[in-house]
Amino acid sequence: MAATLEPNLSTLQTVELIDIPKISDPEGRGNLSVVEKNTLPFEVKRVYYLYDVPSDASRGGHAHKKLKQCLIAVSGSFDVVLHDGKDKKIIHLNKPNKGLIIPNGIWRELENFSSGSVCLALVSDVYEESDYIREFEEFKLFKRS
Ligand code: T46
Repeated sequence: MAATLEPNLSTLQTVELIDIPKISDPEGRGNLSVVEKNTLPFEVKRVYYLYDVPSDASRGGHAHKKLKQCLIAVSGSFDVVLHDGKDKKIIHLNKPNKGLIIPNGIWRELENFSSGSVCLALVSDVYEESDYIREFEEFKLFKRS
C-alpha cells in the first residue's frame, strides 16, 4: 500500500505514480488489473471518467482543497500537467496498470488526449464545487496560507 498522504504538504514530491496489480492471462486472453481496498492511499468514494476528449482540448485547470485522486489511462494516453504553486511537471499516462495519485493542493491540467483515450478517476469524496480552486492566482494564495 502506498504511504498515507500529508494533506497540507502537497508538493510535486507527494505526487506518486503507482503500479496497479496486473494479472496476465496464462492462456493469452489479455490482462486484468484490479484496484482493491488497499491499492490506493485513500478510500474511493466516487468514480468518473473522461472520454471522447478532442486532442486539442484541455480538462482540469484547477486544484482541490481536500479531494485526492487517482487518474488512470485505461485506454490511450494523455498528459497531466501538475503545478504545486512553485514547480511544474508533466506526466504522460499511457498504461492501464499505472495510477497517478494526485493529493489535494495540486493544480492539474490534462491535455494531448489520444484518439479513443479514456481517463478513469478514482477519487476520495463526493462531488462538491466548493472544494475546487479554479483560479490560478487564488491557488497560489492557498498554497502560501
Ligand atoms: C479533475 C479532472 C481530471 C459533476 O456533476 N460531477 C462530477 O463528479 C464531476 C467530476 C463533474 N461534474 C460536473 C461539473 C461540471 O458541470 O461536470 C461538469 C464538468 O466538470 P469539470 O469542468 O470539473 O471537468 P474537468 O474535466 O475539467 O475536471 C474533472 C474533475 O472535475 C476534476 O476533479 O481533476 O477532471
